[in-house]
Amino acid sequence: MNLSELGWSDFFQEQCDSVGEKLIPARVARQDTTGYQLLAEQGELLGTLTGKLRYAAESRADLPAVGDWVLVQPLVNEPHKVVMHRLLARRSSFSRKEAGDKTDEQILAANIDTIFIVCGLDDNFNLHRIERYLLLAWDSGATPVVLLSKSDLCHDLDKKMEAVATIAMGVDIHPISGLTGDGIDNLRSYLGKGVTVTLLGSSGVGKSTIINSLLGFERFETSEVRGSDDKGRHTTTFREMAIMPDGGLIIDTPGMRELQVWADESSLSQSFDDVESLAERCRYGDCAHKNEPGCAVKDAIEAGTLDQDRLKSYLRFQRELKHLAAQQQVQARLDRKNRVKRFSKMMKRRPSKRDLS
Ligand SMILES: Nc1nc2c(ncn2[C@@H]2O[C@H](COP(=O)(O)OP(=O)(O)OP(=O)(O)O)[C@@H](O)[C@H]2O)c(=O)[nH]1
Ligand SMILES: [Mg+2]
Ligand SMILES: [Zn+2]
Repeated sequence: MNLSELGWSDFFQEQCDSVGEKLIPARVARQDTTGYQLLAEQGELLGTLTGKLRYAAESRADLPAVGDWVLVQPLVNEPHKVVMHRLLARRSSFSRKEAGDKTDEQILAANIDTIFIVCGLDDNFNLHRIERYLLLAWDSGATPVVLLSKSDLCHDLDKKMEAVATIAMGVDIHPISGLTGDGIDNLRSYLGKGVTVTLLGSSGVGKSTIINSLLGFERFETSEVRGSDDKGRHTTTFREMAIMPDGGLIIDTPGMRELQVWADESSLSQSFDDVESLAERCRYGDCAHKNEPGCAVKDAIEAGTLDQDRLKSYLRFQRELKHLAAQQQVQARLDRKNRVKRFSKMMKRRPSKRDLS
């Protein structure tokens, strides 16, 4: 495969040129407990990180994720094994806040063009969840598309399509069935030479089934969702990129239980353009849209042109994003302190031969 078929562009070439070392570009196709699987002009490679890269990483986001471009050096006697020396800047990436209490960014897919947000038309259907995915997708730099899966199980498709349209303005929405193949061909236009698509959504919504259906063979494992318990779900356990036979790359991801926001407050202006453009017409610039006089948002709710639920979501995300910004500030202070500590520790010890090589 040539590099452009793998998604390489001038954006990466310029970074590569500025490095000035003789390193090979490769793209991360999978990361699991055994290491990194990479795709390059030379074919499939197995990568390990240099200690330097790992040591310099202040956050998990500074380490390579699936879809990332890295610069590598092959081992002399085993050319398919490589050492990953540099991580190139991303042109887009989908992030969430790492699950749990830690304030850190987790990159779920890097250098992507389109994000298929998959939501089932069965019991899984949940507008709030789609809203959450959309907010993060708009912040990623890639274009979101909503896929409503399992259309074969749905009896009120028009109603659900309409509901999604009210929260996903300007976003393409496709009902599809990975089982019958209905609507799958409509997705092919998002793929093409050098283009990268990723699928995101809860476990069991049919992400791997959709990819297999697009590919025409069972590339990824799929399995039945068992009742309402969570066991038997999470069939896909690693993020992995596959090559489409007609060009393009597609990343399968494990279903997510938790999607905590990792975005700027400005991301609200894209996914909640309806609320924000109304808010511009409120009498007070700092209107909280609660009981203030001259509140255009409240007026719209009374007139029936804006849903009360939509405002609730907006206010909830606004609070979450403010909270995240505060947590990020605290974390940044901690990181700075740790950096200084590490640096002074480093300066005290004598450099070894390895440091100097
Ligand atoms: N009825 C129906 N079932 C489907 C459809 N798509 C997938 N399924 C079934 O749903 C179950 C889960 O599908 P998967 O493709 O494994 O789901 P997933 O989103 O990849 O799940 P994780 O890998 O756990 O995140 C399987 O039993 C599929 O056969 C569909 O369009 N209609
Ligand atoms: Mg899967
Ligand atoms: Zn207002």
